[in-house]
Formats: sequence, structure tokens, C-alpha cells
Amino acid sequence: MDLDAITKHSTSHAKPNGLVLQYGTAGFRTKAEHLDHIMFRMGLLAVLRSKHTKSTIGVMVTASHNPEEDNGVKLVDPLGEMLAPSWEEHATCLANVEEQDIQRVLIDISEKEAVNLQQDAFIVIGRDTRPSSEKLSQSVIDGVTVLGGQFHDYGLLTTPQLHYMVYCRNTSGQYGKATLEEYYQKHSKAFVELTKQISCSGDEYRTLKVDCANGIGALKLKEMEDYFSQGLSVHLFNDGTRGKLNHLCGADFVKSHQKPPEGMEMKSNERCCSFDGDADRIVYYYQDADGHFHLIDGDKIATLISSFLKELLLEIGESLNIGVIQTAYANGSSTRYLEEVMKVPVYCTKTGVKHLHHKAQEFDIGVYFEANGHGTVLFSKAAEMKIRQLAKELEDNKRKAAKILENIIAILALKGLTVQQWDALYMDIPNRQLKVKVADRQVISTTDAERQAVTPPGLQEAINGLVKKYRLSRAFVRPSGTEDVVRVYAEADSQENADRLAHEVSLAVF
Ligand code: 16G
Ligand code: ZN
Repeated sequence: MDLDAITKHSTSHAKPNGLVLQYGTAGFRTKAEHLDHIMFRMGLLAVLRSKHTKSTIGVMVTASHNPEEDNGVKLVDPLGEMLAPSWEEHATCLANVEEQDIQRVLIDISEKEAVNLQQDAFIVIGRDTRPSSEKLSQSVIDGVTVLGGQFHDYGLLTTPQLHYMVYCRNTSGQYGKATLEEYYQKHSKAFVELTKQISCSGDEYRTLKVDCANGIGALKLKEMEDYFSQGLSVHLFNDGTRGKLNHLCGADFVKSHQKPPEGMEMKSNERCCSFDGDADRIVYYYQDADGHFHLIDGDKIATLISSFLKELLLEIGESLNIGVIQTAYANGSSTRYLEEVMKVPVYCTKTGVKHLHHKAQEFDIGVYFEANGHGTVLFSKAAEMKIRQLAKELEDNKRKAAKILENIIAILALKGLTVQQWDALYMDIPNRQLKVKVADRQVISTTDAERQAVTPPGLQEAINGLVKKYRLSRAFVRPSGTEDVVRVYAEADSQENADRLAHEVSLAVF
């Protein structure tokens, strides 16, 4: 380590006095002007992590669905996963020390984790379209180079694209080349293959209106369009040419307000969807003939995908085990439908992709989605090999199903239901989310995947009392991991009652 260089550079990425930040659910996230030192230090940490794992590590500069003024950073581990928990602690520690202690902390981490400092390090970097992102990613690069790391800056990328690049680079090209070109080709090929096999015709399945949240999704969908020319026609809205990122649009807006984004013309029964600011979240929706808005959220996506996969497995006679992972925000109807009608096991974890991801790894096929639209499907190595083998061996119908399944690994698409039929799989229980500002949100602690409050004393009893007053009801509170607020969620038999229950619970929080 060139200690002098570290000192010199860290003073040009000074930490604001008294600022304490935590590596939270999705890395560091706050106002962009408070993040320069964090970016530099995460560049340093990424190098140690890369040396430790002897692999390429990813750094993504984004604050996802937060307002445009915010920014954030997260590290991506070798197989495209979230950073390992013990390293999150190192990240928090490194982020908060005074400049003169940076070297000591770097040495501490290296000793604790037995990092071989002679090992080479390679970092890949991506960023979203926020005005602050370019400069902040330069600060990451500064941190990387000062510790002697090599890097490739991909520039503007979606979060899933960065995860893909990291994965490709660490699997010695087996999965594909770490280029956008290959990313688009792989996905479009799988999609086209898949839609060839779906026995439905008509534009309905091939056209889609996309609200890009005025973010990176627009740029990347435009790049991708050529590859999809025969398969899919997408109409982009909120493409960033006029509006502000995530402002009155995007997946988070649509989900939490339960209404369409501004800036998108919706005709009745058209299939529409919204991304978030880094395009790792999607929700679908449509307006029916009576002008009612129908939201198809992460819960319904999980239901669709898992029922699709289950049918395919049945067809090819394979008994790979499927599990669905949700959070406390999953609509009660979706959990009931999955367990009772589809008979798939459902598990609940804490909020945040890393928790769901971790649990999903326990299954041959783990389907995980948060109600807000974050999610994916994981195939275990063994399941993937089995499916690829089946796709080669099986005859006719069986082969066809296995082939679809093989393609599904690369891309998930609809199974030929109309958006209305999809929506009608089950009816959401009316629900409401609220934010409550409190002096210190950390006085609330929770257990049972955030469904029960442990502290402050008496809060859970109060919630239980309120919930009892309503039918089909459920409610919980939890401190947000990304904003300085407490979140309240309530379900009840009517929208009015859900609103009322959420309001009553929010009063109990004070
Ligand atoms: C982060 C999480 C998201 C979660 C949200 C909850 C990732 C990549 N992102 O955006 O999954 O739903 O935080 O925010 O894990 P909250 O703690 O403020 O409710
Ligand atoms: Zn996101």
C-alpha cells in the first residue's frame, strides 16, 4: 500500500464533519453532495474485496428510486450477489473514520480478512443517469487506482447489467462475454425463442408501453430495441428527455400511489409497465374499460412465474423443488393463493433484495419478488444443468417444455395470458402504506421478518388491538432502511378500512 498516496487523495475527498452513514439495505444512500468521500472509500474497499476473493468486484453508483438529488453506491460480489455481510461492516467502518485513520482501517480489514495485498485487483463500475453520478464514479475510480487496482468503467448501465458483467467476468466466459452487445443478444434471442413457442398471436403480446422513470431504463431499452425488432414493440415514456428522474413516475411512484405515472397515455386494456431509476424494478398495470386502474405488482409477477415454472416441470416430469420468497409487504391474497391454490411453499424474509436472495438460494428454483417489483428467479447450478440436459435429450413435447425452461433462465416472459387474466389470478386485499416522521426511527426494532415490533414496549400490543377491529386485516411498522422515516403497512377488507387502520397504526407509532 502506498500510504502517502492514500493520505494525499483522501484529503481531496474530505468527509463532511460529523456525518455518519451506514451501509444499509442497498449500500450507502443519501444526498449526492454528501457522498464524495464515500465513493472514494468504496473504491478502496472494492480493491481489498477483489484481492480477497481473487475476483472482479462491481461498484454501482445509483440511488434507485430515490429523488434525483440523492445518490448511492453498492458493491457487487463475484457471482453478482450483494456484498457479504461481514464486509458491509467493514464498509460502514471505513465510511465513517476520520481521514487520518483510513490507512489504519484498511490495514485492519486486510489483517482480519487475511487479504493478500500482492494479489491483483479488478473492478468494474457502472452508474445511473443522475447528474451527480459521473463525478461520483470518478471518485470511485480514484479510490481504486490509488490502491493499485485495475478497472473498467462501463459508464451508464442498469443495475442488472452491472451484475451481469461481474458474473460473466468471474465465470471465465462460460456464461458469455461481459459486453452489452452480448447481454442484448442473449436476452433477445431467449425472448424470441420463447415467444415462438407461445401459441398466441396478436399484437397484444408484442406491444408494451414502458414508463422509464426518466432514468437509465430508457437509454438501455433504446439500445436494445434493434435486437428485439421481430419480437416486441415497446413504446417508451418518461425517457428522460424532459422530466426529472423518478418524479411523478417510475415503479415506486406507481406502486405507492396506486395510480398511473404522469406523462404516459394509457388506453383501456393496454399493457403498461414502469421501471425504477436503475431499472432493477418493474411493475405492470392497465386501465380497464371503466377507467379503473389495476396494478400488477411483484407479488403477481412471482405468482405468474412460479405457476408457469411449476406447469413446465410437471410437463417434463421433473421434480425440482420450487420456493417463493416474499416480504411482509406481500399482499395477503398472494400468499394465500401461492400456498393454497398453487401449493408452493412460501417464505417471508426481511425487506431488501439480499435477504430474499439468500433464502432463494436454498431451492432448486427460487422465485423471489418484493411487492414493489424487485426480484428475479434463481436456478441452482444442479437445476440449470439438469434443465439444459433435458432440453437436449427429451423428445417432442417434453423437449419443447424443457427448451422453454432453458430459455427462461435467461429471460422471463408471459405465458400467453392477457394482462387482465393475469390480474385476475387473485384479488389483492385493499392496502395502504404510510410514512411517519419520528425523532429516532431506530427506537423501533422488529422480529419475525419485520412483522412484529419488539420495541418500544407496548407498540405491538397496540397494533394487535387495532388490527382486531377490522376484517381480513394485518398491519406492521418498520424503520425504513433508505429514508429517515418509519413505514406503516395495513391491509383490510375495504380500501377505506385499510386507510383507516394505517392511519390508526401511524398514530400508535408516536
Ligand atoms: C432498497 C432495496 C429494496 C427495498 C427497499 C426498501 C435492494 C437492491 N433494494 O431499495 O429491495 O424494497 O430498499 O426500502 O435491496 P425501505 O427500507 O426504505 O422501506
Ligand atoms: Zn432499483
